[in-house]
Amino acid sequence: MIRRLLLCLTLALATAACGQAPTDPPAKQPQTKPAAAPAGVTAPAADSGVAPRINPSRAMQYVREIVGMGPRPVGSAGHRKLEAYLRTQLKGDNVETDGFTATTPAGSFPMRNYIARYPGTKEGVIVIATHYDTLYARQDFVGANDGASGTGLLLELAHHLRAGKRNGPSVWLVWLDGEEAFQVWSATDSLYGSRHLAQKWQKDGTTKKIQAFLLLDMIGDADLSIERDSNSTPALLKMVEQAATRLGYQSHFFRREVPMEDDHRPFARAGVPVADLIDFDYGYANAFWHTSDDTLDKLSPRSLEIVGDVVLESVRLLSQ
Ligand code: 1BN
Ligand code: ZN
Repeated sequence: MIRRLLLCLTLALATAACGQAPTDPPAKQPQTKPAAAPAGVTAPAADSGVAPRINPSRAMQYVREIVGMGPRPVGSAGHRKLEAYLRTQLKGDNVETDGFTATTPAGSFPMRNYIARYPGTKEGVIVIATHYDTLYARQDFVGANDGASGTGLLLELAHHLRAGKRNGPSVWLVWLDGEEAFQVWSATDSLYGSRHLAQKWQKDGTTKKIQAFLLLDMIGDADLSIERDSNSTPALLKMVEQAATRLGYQSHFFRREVPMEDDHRPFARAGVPVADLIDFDYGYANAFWHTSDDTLDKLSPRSLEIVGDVVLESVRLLSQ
């Protein structure tokens, strides 16, 4: 698997070095979800060599609507509202609801991961994941950055992935449940959704097909600075850095190295190449993290655009 990833990266880097980063602004798109193309009708989208771009205002609108649902801890009305919203936004797509019961220090809870699958022409899978729950037992926490930013950006990415069968591996978007601790973060009180899914995918052989697992968490901070996570796969971080550099966004990436505990860890332990794209410097000395200050006014559509475009460019590089 690592050999396949390295070969892919070598090819991708060689191609990337020959191209020019595009300078055109993203095209404005309607706020409504376009109708899904009928199966088997669209030809694979040719790779023009031009990096695809997301729609930052639409991405921000998703985040705004999610924050408007209020706190979204597991078991809450806000959490149920967001689940219904995800199902509505992904209607017509191939979505699996991965339900399970989690044992937590606060009791047993039903949880659900959502997996939307977009087929490609090649073997293998690229997973782009985020978590959609917010801190448990905090009614003053709306998680604009920690929860809503990744959830909204993945909904925006879905627009690009459903546009037609891509040349390259399949892309799966995953909204993970139960990332947050119920009491104090520990190996057993955290990452409920990702631990469940990594175990399931290891058992059924899916982990062997995953070329890359890209995790997006806290990516909406207006003052965007994505960490170099020392628990991520170095070759995958290198590829993300290459994508960011091609787009001229490298100043927002990898200035500081930190070991991150997050939803990528169970997949890394299962042998999957992973990259955690997280800005863990949210406000001065991360002061807004897990507080009532994690609100929409701290975010910027530009940050969603930077991360979204880097992810799409990374998918393009991984597809070559
Ligand atoms: C990220 C956002 N995390 C929780 N919300 C993961 C994490 C937990 C990061 C503990 C650092 C410490
Ligand atoms: Zn959190």
